[in-house]
Amino acid sequence: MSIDVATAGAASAAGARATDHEVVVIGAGVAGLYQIKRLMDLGVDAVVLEGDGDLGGTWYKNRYPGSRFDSESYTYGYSWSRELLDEWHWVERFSPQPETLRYLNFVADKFSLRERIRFNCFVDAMTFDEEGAFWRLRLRDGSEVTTRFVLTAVGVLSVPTYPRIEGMDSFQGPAFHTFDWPAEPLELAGKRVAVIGTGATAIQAIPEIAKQAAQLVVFQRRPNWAAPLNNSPISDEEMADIRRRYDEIFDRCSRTAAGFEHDADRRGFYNVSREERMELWDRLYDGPGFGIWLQNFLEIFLDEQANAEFSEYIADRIRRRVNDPVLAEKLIPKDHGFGIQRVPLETNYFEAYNRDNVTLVDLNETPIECITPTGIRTSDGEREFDIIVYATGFDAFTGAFDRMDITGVGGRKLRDKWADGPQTYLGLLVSGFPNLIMLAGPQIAATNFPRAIEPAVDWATELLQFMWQHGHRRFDAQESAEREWLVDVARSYELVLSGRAQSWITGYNSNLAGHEYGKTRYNVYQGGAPRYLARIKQAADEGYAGVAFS
Ligand code: NA7
Repeated sequence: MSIDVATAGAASAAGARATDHEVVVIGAGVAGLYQIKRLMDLGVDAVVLEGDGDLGGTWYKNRYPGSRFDSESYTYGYSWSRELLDEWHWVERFSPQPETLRYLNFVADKFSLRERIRFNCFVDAMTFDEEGAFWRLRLRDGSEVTTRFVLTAVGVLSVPTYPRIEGMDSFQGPAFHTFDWPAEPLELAGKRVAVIGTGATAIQAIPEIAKQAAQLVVFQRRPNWAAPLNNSPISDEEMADIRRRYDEIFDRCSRTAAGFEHDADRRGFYNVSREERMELWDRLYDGPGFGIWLQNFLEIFLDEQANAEFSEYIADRIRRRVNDPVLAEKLIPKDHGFGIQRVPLETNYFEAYNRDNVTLVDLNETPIECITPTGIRTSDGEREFDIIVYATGFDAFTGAFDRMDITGVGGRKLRDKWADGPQTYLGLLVSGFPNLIMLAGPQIAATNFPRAIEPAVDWATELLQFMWQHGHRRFDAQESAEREWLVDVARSYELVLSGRAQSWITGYNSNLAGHEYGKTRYNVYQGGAPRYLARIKQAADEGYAGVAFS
């Protein structure tokens, strides 16, 4: 279907000034690329504003060694073009960052998406013009763009956070967050490298840095549970088989809680013998990807005793892999169980600590005192480094919104509204911020990311079509609907052990004021992808229940 936006837009905008565009999409990552494709197909006057110099979002930025999917590649890729599915060959089961970036460029070229993307256009501020019912965007270069609708595709982990350590600015060598790993080749051979942080990112990067650097010192505050990725190449035959099964694969992803092929073992933890549990765990530990987490007994997510028994199983696996028993104990989390935080998947992470050139510094025993021009000083003395890598996480979900100055109805700032955590309607709309749809915003389902993004893009596109077809100028989520959704999201945290995780899922970030552990921010809907998808479909089917139009 092609929409005559000149007519539709004019009808909807009766009495209002014409805007530069009908739709502005912010961000040219996985969500933004699909969104612009859908709008181009409809013949809508739409443009993507991308703050970076090229497309790819997460996969443009995260260039650190070892950066790759923890989703099976063929479950992460776009599902909406048969031709694309037939043409693209995923080379590895868990695609490395360079290949993923090639994929996104391939998609952009194949569908001529670049024509509609303006690069180096960071949106600093946006204000809703109530009289005209449109958004006025101010870009970093001072220019202004007006648009009827704004669709944000700004990423969920796209604002890196650095620790606050005295002397950070004084360090004379390269020092950067993993998110800002330099695009130009960085020589690690012969270098003394420090990595601060041991989250999923560090766990991917450490084994790769260890292979290249002369010395690697890892500064760990809290260890993370991690399990083998078990990556492998995808042969031509296997890829042909995957292509044949794509419908089945995506259908399965839409029916599992986390949007993967993996689904929980429902025999019941306590209904099977310990031997049967061990048999499952041995199999999953040697299997690919999140199987170890998501194909496990459901009770692992819900029941502390079951979780503790399984955590001890993983602890034993770690002990078997680390030569020094004292070091092994330091790498085993003692303050939370396996899978309570999103599980980092690794390739030879634990073995990296068996190398002569790798040292672990336990920050609980010897905290960092300061960063000096030549290294890092802990309570145990100073170590010299050539490079410091901060693998210290992100201002998750809301950070990318907070750094834009977003002003809605009545002059209200989004960052004020969200000061204690996000409030949304279905993770898609925000009451008081009309004509704005979040494609990858807070409170969408916690899932294999594209499996929630694609339905969000489809939902957004259909809402816009509804606007045009009905000649509406403005939509806004109702406050009551938003409050009800927040109750649902909060309830989803109560049901699972991860609802109390000390991680970005609950908004914890030790480097950000207001993000202390215990001040839960309901960043994602944890009730499972199928329930989420049914809920957003139901709202649309009911003529956008919870949304006011004018
Ligand atoms: P994470 O998972 O938030 O991990 C950040 C790590 O950095 C974690 O180990 C933190 O320790 C550590 N950290 C943060 N600040 C400090 C300071 N000030 N001092 C020492 N250590 C610190 O981010 P990632 O990038 O690893 O992973 C994010 C997601 O990316 C991941 O889940 C995947 O979905 C992909 P802490 O636990 O706070 O003690």
